[in-house]
Amino acid sequence: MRALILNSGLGHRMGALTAEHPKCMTEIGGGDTILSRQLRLLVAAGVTDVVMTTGYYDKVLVDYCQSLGLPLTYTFVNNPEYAETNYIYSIYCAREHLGGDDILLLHGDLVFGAYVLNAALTSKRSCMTVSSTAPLPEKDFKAVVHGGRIEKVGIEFFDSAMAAQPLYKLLWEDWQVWLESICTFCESGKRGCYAENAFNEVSDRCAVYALDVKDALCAEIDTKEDLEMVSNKLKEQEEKTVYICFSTDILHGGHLAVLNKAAALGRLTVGVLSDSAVASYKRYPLIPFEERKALLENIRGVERVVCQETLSYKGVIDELHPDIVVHGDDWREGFQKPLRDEVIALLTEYGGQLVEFPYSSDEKYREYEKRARMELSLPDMRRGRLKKLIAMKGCVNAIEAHSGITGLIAEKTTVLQEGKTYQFDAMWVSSLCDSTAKGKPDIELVDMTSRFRTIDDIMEVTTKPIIFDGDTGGMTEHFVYTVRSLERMGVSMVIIEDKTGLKKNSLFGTEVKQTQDSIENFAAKIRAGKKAQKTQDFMICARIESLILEQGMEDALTRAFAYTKAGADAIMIHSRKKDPAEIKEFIAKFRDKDKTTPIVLVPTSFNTVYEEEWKALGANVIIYANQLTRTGFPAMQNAAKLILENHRAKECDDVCMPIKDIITLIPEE
Ligand code: SPV
Ligand code: MG
Repeated sequence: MRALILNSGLGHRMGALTAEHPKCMTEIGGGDTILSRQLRLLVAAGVTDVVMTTGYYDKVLVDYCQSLGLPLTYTFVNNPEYAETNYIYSIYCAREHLGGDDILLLHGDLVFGAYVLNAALTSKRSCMTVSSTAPLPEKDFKAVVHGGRIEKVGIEFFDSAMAAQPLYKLLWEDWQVWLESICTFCESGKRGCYAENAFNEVSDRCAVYALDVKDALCAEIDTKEDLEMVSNKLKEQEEKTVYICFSTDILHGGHLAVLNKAAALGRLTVGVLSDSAVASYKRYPLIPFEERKALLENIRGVERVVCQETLSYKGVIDELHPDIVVHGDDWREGFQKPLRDEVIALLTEYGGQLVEFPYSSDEKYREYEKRARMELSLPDMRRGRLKKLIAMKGCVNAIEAHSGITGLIAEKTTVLQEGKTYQFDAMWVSSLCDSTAKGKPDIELVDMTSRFRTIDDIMEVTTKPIIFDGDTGGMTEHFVYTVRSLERMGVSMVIIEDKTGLKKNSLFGTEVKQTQDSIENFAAKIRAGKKAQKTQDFMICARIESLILEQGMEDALTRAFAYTKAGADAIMIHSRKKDPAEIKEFIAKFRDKDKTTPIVLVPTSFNTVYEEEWKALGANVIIYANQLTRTGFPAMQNAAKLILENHRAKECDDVCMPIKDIITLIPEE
């Protein structure tokens, strides 16, 4: 994209204001001239090449452009006959520099808002700015529009016409047609007319569409009255408040470009998503909120930075009432669409405006994000994240994973509800589900080497923290090695239960023979584990089986305090009753004496309580321990039956996930 700015004209209607320099150098307030403002906006919009035709005060203009120090590459082309010809001839003089690329064509005396420039630049088709709300001007350009397309442009048309301004974005295929016509005109001596006369001859082959900018600022300055009107409008515009929200923790050139564009629209407030909001929708932030805030506060054009607590903009919009909200156009589809709809509805209430810029899908930016995700999956980064998430959110949730694919489901499943995104914080590698997946009973039969293999499979394709079901932890002499291995792998927490001998799944309760370990033995195991661990991050959670084995509340509490005293980083209390009463009682009594040690729950049986209530009661980790296994295997059984019953696979197809969905679930590296 190249900009062509026409600056050869005399500007004699401006009187003394243009006595010593071209019209484009006229001051319009805020320290800007018409030209410096145009060029600044072009830079902000990412344009780097400018072809400028000159004439009157040629050298003054060239020196002025250089003095602005903007990151632009200029090609100046002088029209030696500027006094006798019109800009059609200036374009002709510059023709060698105008080939092979889309072009943004504008007159040097045009003042427009950043919004107008953005709309033109992002148009997928060739376009010319028009206004359906402005009155038809007596002497200036009007465009005859049919079916959205510009048929003719000139000062003489009044029927089916709209006020038009000479700001065009032209795709190369359209510009080529118009440029050829300009050349034909000039070579046959027609050099005193408008370039638009040449357009009118070929408009059937040159598909330029009307871009209706309505009341947005887009005006040529021909007289002192025009200048005053535009200067006032600019002042008004500069007072506009603009809001943009940033969720990112990796700031790159693409973000800076958007910030630049947003700042060009008015006084810019940047919202920074809180850590928990980022973690809920994207991934755990690599850089914490305070630092992300400080980073943005130090970027030019950013007036202030505020915290946006939720993905929904409602709180911020209600408080700030920004005139303009800016966002990338990527949220028109997908899970962010409801957020966009909400923003539009809120802005409509008070006449605010949404401005969307094209989302940068630059490969290198995607690469940065990929690298950040990769870092999160490394053992040192992953291990400590559970503790941080508990501290940040108060209460986290985890779902079981027993393979790479269930790990991916735990990692990627996202739900958007009322402007909030929900996803799981962590994964639970359950002994029940790991054993079941291998067709074995949950009796510590699947050995640690095999269990570690499962962890490896999950870790390879995910980034979320892992809580490992360590069963009884085995013999203390073995447990210390398990702790070190898990820690080295990047697991965040191991949960061991205070049972001994042949372990059976707790959900059998007293239906099978199960023996609880002595407090002394189990406390010694915890102490040994804590002593063996190398990092501060790794957590050992003591799981109390007293309620499962009907040993009573007192026994459960005595054990809980003994285990925390032995060094347990968290307590898990389990129950197989449907009624959550005994769990609630335990939490209340434990919290009476211990306000901080995290409490872990596995509400498989007592599943009626919502997470928010558990959090309010004082629980910190909620584990959905086996739901993927309990839904996955019956679905497979059903598919197998359907095939046997029908003697073919067609009937089974209705219950099958489309292959395409499987492919998108599993990313290719
Ligand atoms: C598991 O998921 O393996 C557990 C939880 O240990 S429970 O099955 O409820 O005992
Ligand atoms: Mg288990």
